[in-house]
Amino acid sequence: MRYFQPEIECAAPEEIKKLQDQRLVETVRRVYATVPYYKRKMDEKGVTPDDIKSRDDLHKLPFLSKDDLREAYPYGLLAAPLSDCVRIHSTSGTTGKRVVAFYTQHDIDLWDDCCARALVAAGATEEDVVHVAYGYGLFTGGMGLNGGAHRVGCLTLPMSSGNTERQIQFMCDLGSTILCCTPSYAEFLAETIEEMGLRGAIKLKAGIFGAEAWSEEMRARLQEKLGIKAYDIYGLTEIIGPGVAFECSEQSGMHINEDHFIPEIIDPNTGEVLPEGEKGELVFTCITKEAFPLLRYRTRDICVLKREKCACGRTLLKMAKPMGRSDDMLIIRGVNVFPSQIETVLIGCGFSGNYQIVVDRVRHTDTLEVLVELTPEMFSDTVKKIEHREKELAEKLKSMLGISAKVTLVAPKSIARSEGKAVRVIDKRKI
Ligand code: DLL
Repeated sequence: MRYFQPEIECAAPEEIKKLQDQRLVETVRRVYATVPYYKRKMDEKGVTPDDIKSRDDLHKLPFLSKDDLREAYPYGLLAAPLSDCVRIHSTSGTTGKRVVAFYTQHDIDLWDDCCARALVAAGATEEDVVHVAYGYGLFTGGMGLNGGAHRVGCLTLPMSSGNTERQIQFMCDLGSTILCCTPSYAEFLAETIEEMGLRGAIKLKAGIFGAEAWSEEMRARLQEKLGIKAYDIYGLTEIIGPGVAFECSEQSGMHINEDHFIPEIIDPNTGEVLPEGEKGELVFTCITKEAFPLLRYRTRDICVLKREKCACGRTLLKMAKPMGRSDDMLIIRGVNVFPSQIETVLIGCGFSGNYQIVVDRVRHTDTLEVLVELTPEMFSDTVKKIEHREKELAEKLKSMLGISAKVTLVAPKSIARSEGKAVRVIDKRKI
């Protein structure tokens, strides 16, 4: 348990606040003095470093968004000399310029620490074999969990994503005990393990799944199919990667590493800071990073923060599972639709989590089609029964979303599986 750090993880909230106040003041001073982009933004808002005396003054600072990162690409927000930087990571953004985040060795070390805390919270010790099936490369998942596993002293399998049969072979031969990958890839691995008849040959005890939204129903399925306890982990490239927040044995929200990142929840429309416990957009301020310490970065993730006494002993603030992004929201025939709402209905009706949402525009009208895989048991139903299921699902979706959707039930395994983040939405509209 070398990386359980009770002096931070279980500190009194006032102690954490003191640390945050001091680190925030230092960071603001440093970036104002060294990064012209921040200086300009702060000057425009009429704030000086002297106005920031504690966490309570955070709201005075301007927000940063992905647009700022694009505008400042590639070096405009760099707060350390390039010669001190040792690595970059980058987002897989589909439109516009990529976002590039820089790390000094100090930043990598603190990131490893954050991921080590997540692994330890999931029960990792030096006895464990950690199977990292997140992608390695520009994506932060692989390198992040890899660094954390090294720090704990686990035997680390840098599998990266893909080559599913080889993954399972290694899992069996080397006795992997902790699996780290996206929840959708974990489902695919679980299905394949079952097909290969190897359920009895795997020794997994825990899974650390993140990088995309997943439901409690999916957690229950993964735990059952893989015989594990499944933990959530959250993070984003711009802030550091995985390990911004992590789940403990209580599985009831993720503890935020508040000694490094200060969270806020804001109203996404007005930017107003909301009281703890209200749902809104998550914003982070980095207070320990050297190279890329973003201030008040708008994540677009919608969630709730809760400060409660956790039975695990940790006092770090918790964030609920982010179940949607403000920019994931689809507007279909004027109605706001979140993919997570559709997933809830599907799983509630006994379908697997394999689905795809296809949005198109035909003769100036938006169309919504939901392709849903039948489970192998449902596949052997009569045509009449399948038609009945289709109709029932369409009705439930209509009552949840307020608009009608065409439901198409498809054969098991006919929707392409992803080895990284699942592709749930195909928007063919040319707007
Ligand atoms: O996905 C970092 C990561 C890697 C996290 C491995 C966890 C595990 P990005 O590719 O920059 O970084 O994507 C960040 O993914 O803003 C959320 O919308 C989403 N996301 C990440 N973790 C979760 C999670 C990585 N546990 C974006 N639940 C974030 C829901 C998540 N969404």
